Amino acid sequence: MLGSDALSFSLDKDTLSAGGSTSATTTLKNLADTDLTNVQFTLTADSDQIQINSPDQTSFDSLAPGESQSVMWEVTTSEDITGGKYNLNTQVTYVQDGNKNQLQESTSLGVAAPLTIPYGLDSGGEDHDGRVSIGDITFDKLPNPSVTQTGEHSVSSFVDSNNDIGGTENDLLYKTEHYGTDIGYDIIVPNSTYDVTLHFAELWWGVEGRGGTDTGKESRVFDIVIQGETVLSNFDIYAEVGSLTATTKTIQDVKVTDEVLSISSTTQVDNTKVSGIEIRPAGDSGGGGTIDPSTTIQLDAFIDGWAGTAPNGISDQTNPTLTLQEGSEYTVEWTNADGAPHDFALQDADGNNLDKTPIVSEEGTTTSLTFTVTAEMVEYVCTVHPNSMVADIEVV
Ligand SMILES: [Cu+2]
Repeated sequence: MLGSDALSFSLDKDTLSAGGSTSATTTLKNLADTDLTNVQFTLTADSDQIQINSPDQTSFDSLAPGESQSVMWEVTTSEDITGGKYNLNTQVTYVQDGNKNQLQESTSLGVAAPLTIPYGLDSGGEDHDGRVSIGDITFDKLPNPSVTQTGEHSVSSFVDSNNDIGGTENDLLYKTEHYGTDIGYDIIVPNSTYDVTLHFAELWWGVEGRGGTDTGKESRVFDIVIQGETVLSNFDIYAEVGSLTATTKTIQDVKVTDEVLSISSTTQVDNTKVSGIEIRPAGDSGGGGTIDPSTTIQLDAFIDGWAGTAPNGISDQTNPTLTLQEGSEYTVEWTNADGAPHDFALQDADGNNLDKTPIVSEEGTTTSLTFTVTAEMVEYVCTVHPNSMVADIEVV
């Protein structure tokens, strides 16, 4: 039986765009001292969006000792293929001394094409083995041929169990980062309008044993530019939430017309840093995704159910699920929309009120409740109409 060194496989190009093609070559050398017979070459891909043809013959009656045989393949991606990495697997079967054997080799083909939305990138995630999921997104890690880094990126890892990240249950997303001067990303996405959420945590300044506890504010300041527009100006993570604490910024209604979502930065002090990037369809940033704590949640109270008003992700939904960050403070403003008596209560799994507003019966009155999210919060309810005015709280 032949060893794996008898088979080689190569691609002319290891990255393609949608509708692109490359040639691939499989070569078998008979390193044994007897003939190989009934030699058959195949090449397959793990996606039917990749077409494979061979203009060559792919079966051979025999291959004598010391002889080589190559087969060339044409590999073409479909026009509507999704960006990412795909596997190509080449296989050769043959008969030697009456026994059927096979050899195989795989390689990955990168496809720089629009990514499937929603999409999340764990910046620096290439430095840890875990996978972070928030809502319906499992965060990707680089390399991805559809994500091009601009500027000088470095990866910082901070996987230290003694340092929990506050304001999140997704510590792992925040324990690594991309940092550098004027870093950015060009991300290939379908032309559309998106909500882009950027995740940050200060891992250096103000941290004992790192940048030091006598440093913090104004130690790291940067601007973020998306599609050429400055969306965060003189952003100072430490000044906003301190160190080792997660914070997010959602930029709504980002338009992409040339299939490239471009994020860049201007560093004012030290380095720019990014922990993660979430890209969702516009209006979805509070629905499938976590609502930014700086966003006031607005609901209209009707006997039939709670009607979401803001943020966009819950607007026009009845009894919308609220996805909230544990440990963060949120404000809900609810308006009595029909003149029936209503209140707004946060309840645990046993139906106990964790916090609530008074009952208000006057139509048009707006009542607000500010609260800190805890893991026990599982639903919000009007205690007067608990069967129709009830919805889930998802704590992340
Ligand atoms: Cu009610």
